[in-house]
Amino acid sequence: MSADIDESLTKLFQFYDTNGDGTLTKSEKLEADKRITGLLKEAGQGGSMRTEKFDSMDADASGGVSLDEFVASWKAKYSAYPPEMQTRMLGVLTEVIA
Ligand SMILES: [Ca+2]
Repeated sequence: MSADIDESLTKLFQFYDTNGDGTLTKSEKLEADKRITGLLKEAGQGGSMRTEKFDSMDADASGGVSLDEFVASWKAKYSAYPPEMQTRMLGVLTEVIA
């Protein structure tokens, strides 16, 4: 996993963490998925943002998702993809949320 991917995931997490408290709530997660899907559409990228279900991301069932949990769930979901593809996907995402 390259540093680029970690950096992009951190940016993505910050976008999700609307109130900046370092934890994603379920509603922040759902809202951000929706906002990103809209931004992707505007950018002509189509598709939709598909993160894991909140409960699977919240590994310790604390009711909030930390950066570590967010990164871990992303990596678990996309580890089957080649690194170039992960980098490309995250590039598109960080572009639309910038
Ligand atoms: Ca938050």
